[in-house]
Amino acid sequence: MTRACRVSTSIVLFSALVLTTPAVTRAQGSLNVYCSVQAEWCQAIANEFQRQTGVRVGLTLKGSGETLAQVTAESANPKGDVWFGGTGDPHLAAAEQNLTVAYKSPNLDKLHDWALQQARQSGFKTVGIYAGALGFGYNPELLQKRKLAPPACWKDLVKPEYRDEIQVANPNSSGTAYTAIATIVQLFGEEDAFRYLRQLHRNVNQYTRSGVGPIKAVARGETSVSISFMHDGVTEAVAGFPVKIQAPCEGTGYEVGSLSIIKGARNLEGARKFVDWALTPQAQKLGAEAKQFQVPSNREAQLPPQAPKFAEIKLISYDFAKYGASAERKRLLDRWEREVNSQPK
Ligand code: S7P
Repeated sequence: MTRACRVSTSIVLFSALVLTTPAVTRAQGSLNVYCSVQAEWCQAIANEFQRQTGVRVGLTLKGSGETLAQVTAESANPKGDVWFGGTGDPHLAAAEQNLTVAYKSPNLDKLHDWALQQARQSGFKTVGIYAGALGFGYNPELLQKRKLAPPACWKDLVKPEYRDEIQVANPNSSGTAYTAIATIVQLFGEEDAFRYLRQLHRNVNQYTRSGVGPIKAVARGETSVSISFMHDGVTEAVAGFPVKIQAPCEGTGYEVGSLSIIKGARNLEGARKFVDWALTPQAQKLGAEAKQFQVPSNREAQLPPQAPKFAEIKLISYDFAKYGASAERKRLLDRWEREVNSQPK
């Protein structure tokens, strides 16, 4: 299902929920949630929060970069109340630009340190709700047909035999792809990283709008390899598609998927209630129930057994303060546009 399709599906579901919700619960008001995880999880949180509180939830589904652009564009007349999920960097950029507001949930002390660190770093304008490591997804059947070995390292992806075999998202719209660029810069140093990205460009058959697009293309056999969050590869494998995941041998970056209250929220009280609820183990288990396998931020939430194990992945010490800063984000995106995306293959 395309994202546009999912949005219209969710609008239909939203209308159905509104129409079937009894008048007494309808009195609790409504909440507009901008949601940057996969549609199944967005719908699950909307349904459950509405069921428990009577607050009607309207969903807008968009990736992280696109949501940041929307919140920025609407800043004079905000339409969203909360922004649920998506990579942490754009949430930090939103906090720095005063597009989101501080809130100290009473549930903060239940969180892993990496999630709290995200809150402290932003002056409590955002908070971590999950974490996920970046890696590769590949289709072993397709690779075998093409007589290609599965990639094990970042350096493998620029080999000539992978010409047109790789998909990654466009970092302007996708937080996943921005995490990939920031990771490669931190691993190799900026000059070598851009040399690498130019080489990779020759092997990329498409820069998709959304971060999960490439792994879904791997699952459908449309591309052999993707740069993706590893948990998104697990989702496809669990659904029965021929997908395997790989943590890059040189090391890799990760995201702290985040949650923020939008400045000017029309339902500030409902937004705070939503944040408190989203940080509980009960709310966080909805992710795994929707077949999403990130690491939940509440220490008491169960780690889905299928989730990629952080202890087994060589993680870099991702500099969220630096790569979440608006100026750095813009500078890297402009450089990528100029030196990579606009170049012929
Ligand atoms: O829900 C899966 C996931 O990978 O999608 C989020 C992502 O930022 C949204 O997609 P974009 O790359 O298009 O922004 C991740 O936060 C999340 O883990």
